[in-house]
Amino acid sequence: MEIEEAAEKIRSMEVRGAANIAKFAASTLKEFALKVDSDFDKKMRKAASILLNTRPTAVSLFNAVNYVMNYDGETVEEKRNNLVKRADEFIEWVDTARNRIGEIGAKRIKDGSTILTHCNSSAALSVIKTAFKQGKKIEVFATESRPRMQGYLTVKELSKEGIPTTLIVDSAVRYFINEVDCVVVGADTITVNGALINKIGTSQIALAAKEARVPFMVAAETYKFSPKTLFGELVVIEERDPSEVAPEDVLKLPIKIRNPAFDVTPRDYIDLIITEIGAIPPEMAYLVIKERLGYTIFDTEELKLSAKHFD
Ligand code: RUB
Repeated sequence: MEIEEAAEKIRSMEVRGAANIAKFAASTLKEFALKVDSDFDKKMRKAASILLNTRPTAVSLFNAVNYVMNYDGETVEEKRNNLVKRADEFIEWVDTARNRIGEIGAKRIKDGSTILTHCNSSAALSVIKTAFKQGKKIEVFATESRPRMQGYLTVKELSKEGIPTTLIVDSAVRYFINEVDCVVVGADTITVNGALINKIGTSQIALAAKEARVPFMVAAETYKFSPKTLFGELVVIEERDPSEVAPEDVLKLPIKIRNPAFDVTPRDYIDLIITEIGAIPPEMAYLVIKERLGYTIFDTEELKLSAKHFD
């Protein structure tokens, strides 16, 4: 696949969800590297920058590209081999982390409980499916997740597993929250101060959950933590086309239509982040970025370098 074609698949959301996007970017870079014969570094950097400029919010894309592009070697062959090895490592990280999150998270799901989830998160669904496979009698409320209706994907996935599922509109969350025992959602990005960036509407759910004293848990692989926020960068929230929100006749009106795809849930609303290295409080985000992703506050130069690397 050409790089532009791959980028378009991410932009158009044919490939979507933070984990899928990251895995797809790693395998696209690998596939591209296998075809490059000359000017290896230059062509790889160009490809990396095209992929990075597709969707701005999920840091998993940045972490995937950064991981794969950290290859070394003297000759083109050495560089290619090292890049391919790193891409394979990243892809394996995605798969093993998701399973591990399922095992760790399932321990927090009590038998007989009702779980609310939002959007379509492979990590959150791994927790729910694992709990169900362990024989726990659970039920799920899934929001439709306007405007792109990722909730339809979720209910299809859950009913395929035989998990009792109820689809609700996004605005019905508070109406049902007292029937819910815990909320489990995924993450596009976790900032250094433990805030969660996830599908638009997540923060309203967190607010309703806090008021009703319903535990709010996030399932997030460590590559969803953002080293960029350690260096002071704010997470860019993607705003998508108004045509996703309203029909033709409404689009023609002299009004504004805003369509942010994600929102920010402050860490005070989060009880637990389930990662592949353990169930942690949001306050531990800095440690994850330092220990797991290898960035410290002294690495500013390195990060600048890697940012420049893809310009
Ligand atoms: C998807 C979304 C998901 C996270 C986590 O948004 O917000 O909750 O990406 O998903 P979009 P996962 O559909 O706009 O990409 O756990 O699969 O990485």
